[in-house]
This record gives sequence, C-alpha cells and structure tokens, in this order.
Amino acid sequence: MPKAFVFDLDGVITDTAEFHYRAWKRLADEEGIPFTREDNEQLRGVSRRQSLLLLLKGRVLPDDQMEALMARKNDYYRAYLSEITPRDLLPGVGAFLREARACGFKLGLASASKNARDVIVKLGIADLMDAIGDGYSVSNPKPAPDLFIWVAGRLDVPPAQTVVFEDAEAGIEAALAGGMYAVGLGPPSRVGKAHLVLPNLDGVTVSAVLNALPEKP
Ligand code: B16
Ligand code: MG
Repeated sequence: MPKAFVFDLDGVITDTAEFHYRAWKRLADEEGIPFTREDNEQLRGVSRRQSLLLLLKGRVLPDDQMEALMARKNDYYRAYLSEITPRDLLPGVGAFLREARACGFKLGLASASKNARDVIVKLGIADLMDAIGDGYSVSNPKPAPDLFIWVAGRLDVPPAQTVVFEDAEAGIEAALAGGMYAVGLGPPSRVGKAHLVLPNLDGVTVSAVLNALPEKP
C-alpha cells in the first residue's frame, strides 16, 4: 500500500514551462541563437545547465560564460515568478493534494528547479509539502533516481511505497529506476512507460489512482 505521493513541479503542479520558454527565448534572441517553441519541448524537466547545452546545440563555451548566460536566463525567469498566484495551480491539483493529505499520505516535491521553493510558496501549497527536493538537493539530475530517492528518504517512506507524478520522460525513467510507482501526466508518447497514464489531475481522486496501480511497482 503506497504511503507517499511525490510530485514534479513544472508540468504537473503548474505550467512554468511557458515562463522558462520566454526567458530562454529572450536570451537566445539576444545572443543570435535560433530557438523555437518546438526546441523548448526538449527542455522539459531538464536542468538549467543541460538546457543551456541544448540551446547552444553543441557549441562549447568556457565555464564563466556558461555561468553568465545561466544567470541572465534565471534573472529573466525570476521576473515572471512575481506573476504566479494560487490560480496557476493546474486543474485538479489543489483538490488532489488536499484529499491525499486528509487520507494521511505524506506529500513531497521533487523538481529539477532551483526556484521550486519560491514557486510553491507563490502557489500557496508550500505548507502541504512534507519534504521539498529541488535543484539544490542532489547532483545527479533525472533520469537518475537520486532526487526521488532523496525525497522519499526525507518522508521516511520506502521507494516501493512511493508514487511519483511526472510529466517528463526522464522523470518517469527516474521513478522506475528508483523502484517507485510512476504516474505519467501527458501523452503516452511521452509518459507511456509509467504504471498509469492520465492526461492531467483534473477530477482524479486518490482512490482512482490507487486502484489503477499494480500490486508492486
Ligand atoms: P531552474 P521540473 C524543471 O522543472 C523545468 O521543467 C525545466 O525547464 C527547468 O530548466 C528546470 O526545472 C530547472 O529550473 O532554472 O529554475 O533551476 O519539471 O523538474 O519541476
Ligand atoms: Mg516537469
């Protein structure tokens, strides 16, 4: 029987992808690098450094220049964070979190973002989280299972009793590699390897998720 639910942030709890896109796009335009919305899809769930490497399409820069570009993108991104309010929770998320807590489940966040804590404070759900894993918590990013293992450890729940909610293929791989249940939110082409695939959490209840999961992850 699962005891904990662990959530990715971007694409699961809220859609920060649009803000990440606008920030990378501004940087790319300033630097004369072609970058489209389609290119941005590859950055879903990917760390800031890895995103920049993808944006540079194989161009190698000295580390101080990499750091400066990442800092600039982050400044642009953070300017958008002031716009986030509880209305930016994706449909069904607030109800699902409250129901899960009322049923006694432990709740955790596992995001690649170094801004994750600020985002969930703005969304008004920081108090619902028993553990917060973010871009500072571990050094191996998803698809390594490290971040999910780290959060499950903080929740004091074994991986096999932890259910991960993810919208990125790398996140599903990370959950499975960690021996956890995986619920994929989005198209099967992206999250089809999960134990359960749903379009989103709108109208989804805790019992519907539990009943759809196999006996063991
Ligand atoms: P930051 P998630 C990820 O969030 C985003 O999907 C990805 O686009 C972003 O580059 C990454 O966080 C790092 O974010 O620059 O704020 O540290 O899906 O892991 O919640
Ligand atoms: Mg995500």
